[in-house]
Amino acid sequence: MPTDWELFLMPYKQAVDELKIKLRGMRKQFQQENAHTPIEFITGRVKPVDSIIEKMHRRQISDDLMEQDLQDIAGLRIMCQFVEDIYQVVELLHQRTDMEVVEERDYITNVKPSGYRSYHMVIMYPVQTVHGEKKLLAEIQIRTLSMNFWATIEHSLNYKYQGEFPDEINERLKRAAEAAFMLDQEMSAIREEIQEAQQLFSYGKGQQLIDGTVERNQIKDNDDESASQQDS
Ligand code: 0O2
Repeated sequence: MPTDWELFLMPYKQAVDELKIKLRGMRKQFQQENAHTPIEFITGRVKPVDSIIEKMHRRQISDDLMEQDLQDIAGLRIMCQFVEDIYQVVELLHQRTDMEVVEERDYITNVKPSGYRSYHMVIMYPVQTVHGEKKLLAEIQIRTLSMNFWATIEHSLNYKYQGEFPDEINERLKRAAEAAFMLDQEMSAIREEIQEAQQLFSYGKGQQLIDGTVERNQIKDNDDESASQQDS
């Protein structure tokens, strides 16, 4: 195991920071083009050292295989409004030349027994260090807002119960996961209607404020700020 964790994790932190900027750049580009953005907001983190050690013990990963087998030391999360947006983001990431998709797990089609849904992509990402290029793995989880709501709640309950949920909570969580997915399906069914309304709303908002002497670009910056308040 690394003796200096901070030093070891530096390129992972760099990867998370760079990827957050790049993914937010995609979001901005859609907004600038007045198109529906498949990306609602993005978060990212480097896995805490205690979680790295716990996962290595649980999965019996040896020190020399840590960087290869622990695919989520660098982790990004992309939240989307609609299930269809998830697959659009997946396509967009495949097309990029600054990362290579090395693994994919579709937990939307193949729901986990817990009820967990998300699309996971593992990418190989090159970071430039003073010692040259280092290619490392990063995990990108792509999910809808309602999938994220469920996963966040379940994750905190998991922390409390250490994975040993009482039967009643287990059942309720599974029902809640289905209800969350039903919400996604209902929203998808009226997706075009919603997107049209959102475009009218943002265009109207821009026009109104331009008339009131506020620059359109300034409005966009403010929008980004409020969205980024949710980011970590
Ligand atoms: P964190 O950072 O606290 O979220 P494993 O970890 O062995 O189950 P594996 O093969 O490493 O699985 O990868 P997998 O299953 O593709 O992704 C693991 C990550 O997905 C988890 O990270 C969670 O973020 C998320 N995840 C997977 N299953 C569930 C679930 O049932 N509920 C919730 N809330 N999240 C899930 P970690 O390691 O738990 O760490």
